[in-house]
Amino acid sequence: MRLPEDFIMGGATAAYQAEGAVTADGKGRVAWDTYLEKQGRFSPEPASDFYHQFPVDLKLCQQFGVNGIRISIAWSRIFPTGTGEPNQAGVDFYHRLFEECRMRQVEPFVTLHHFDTPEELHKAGDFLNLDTIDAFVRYARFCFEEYKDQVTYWITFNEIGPVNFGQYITGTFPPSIKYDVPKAIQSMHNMMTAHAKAVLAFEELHIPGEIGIVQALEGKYPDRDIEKDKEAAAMEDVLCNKMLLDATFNGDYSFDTKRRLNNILRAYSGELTIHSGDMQALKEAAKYNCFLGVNYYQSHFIRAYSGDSLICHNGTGKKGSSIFRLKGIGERNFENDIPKTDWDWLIYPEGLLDMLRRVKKDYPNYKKIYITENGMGYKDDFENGIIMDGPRIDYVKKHLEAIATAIEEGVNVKGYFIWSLMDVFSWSNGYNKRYGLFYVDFSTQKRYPKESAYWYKRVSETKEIM
Ligand code: BGP
Repeated sequence: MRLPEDFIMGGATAAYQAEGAVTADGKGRVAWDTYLEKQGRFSPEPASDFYHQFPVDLKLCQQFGVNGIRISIAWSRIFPTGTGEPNQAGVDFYHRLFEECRMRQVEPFVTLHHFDTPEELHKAGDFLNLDTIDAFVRYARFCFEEYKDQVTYWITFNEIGPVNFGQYITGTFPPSIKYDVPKAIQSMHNMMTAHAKAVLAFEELHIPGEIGIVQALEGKYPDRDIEKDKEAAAMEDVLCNKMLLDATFNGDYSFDTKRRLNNILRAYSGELTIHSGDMQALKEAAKYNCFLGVNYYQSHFIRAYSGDSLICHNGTGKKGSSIFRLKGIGERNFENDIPKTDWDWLIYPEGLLDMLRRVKKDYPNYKKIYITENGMGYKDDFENGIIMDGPRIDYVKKHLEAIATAIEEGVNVKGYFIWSLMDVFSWSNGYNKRYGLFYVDFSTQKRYPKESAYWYKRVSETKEIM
């Protein structure tokens, strides 16, 4: 199977997981700094030291056929407290980084928010506080103007679903609140509104280039062929996928989405507040999305469930330790015969194909798609610098095949960014869950190409999925 000649073969990173240097050059704090300090399990310092190593990483990109890179700007490097005056040293860092991308002919896809709201805004309620929406739009406007000559592809948010699940449902992200589904729904809506307002600012400023959003899409399938499981799967789908896709492409929530959201909210005696102007901004912005970024890792098989919520997060790679039961919604079945990673993520490339078909069918105004993250967390063995990561190659190959099939069927997919370019730390799992094409020895910061890097290079050069 082949990929189109102009298909981008990229690598993805995120500021907080890669840069390190969390106090360098006037960077402000983010909630994660405090959270990880308290947790004491692992530190965001030095991560992959991308703040200093980016010339090395971009050289590797060029050598290994990686011609696109997802980078996120750390909001708190630009505005240390989220608002106020810009911090010139932080601003200059990204100018240097984008210049290096240009020199190495690696196209940057730049995300404005990848899970790292500045701590002051986070403490004041993060995106549950409407002031954060305004602050985000001011920050976005600043970046558009400042970097418009160096950046073509802009992404407002990374994964509005998972960030709010982590913050308010699974409790694995600060502020570690568990099972508060209404808070998650409210914050998702507010972040979608912030996205819409940033898109409208991009239009108003006539920024050359393209703007889009990255959503994490996960297939939600009924575990058994019975009505109760079908409804449970549909409910989880609304919460994780449909609500966000409706808001992105229709600028509105469909009748079905509203009905199921209301059912979920009722189970928690909660409600969603829609502020004046929200729906107008969503509606207006829906026509200006230039692309959708799809992050796809896994799908779930859902059973009906009527008890209280209980979630056990497998954050150590102890296979079989995950539990996910959500009151008023359903329960994920982890005991089927679908292959899984050590962190219990179901390896199900069919789910990606189904999702791509669905976007084309249900949201025909989608324009184009980039797969902005996909990859396999794996405990790589470092054998004297030789890292044989066959299972990762197999994982990526199967997902690229699903993408090639979707393209054959007429879905407009223009590129793929493996998560991750080099090893970075994982938010709720630490440093032993590696994803990179390049192994990072975190004590020396030396990079070692894994077997997958050599394979990726061949695919990128030939466009043949071998
Ligand atoms: C996505 C995030 C990434 C990355 C990835 C892998 O949700 O956008 O930042 O972390 O998932 O997830 P994890 O690190 O939990 O294995």
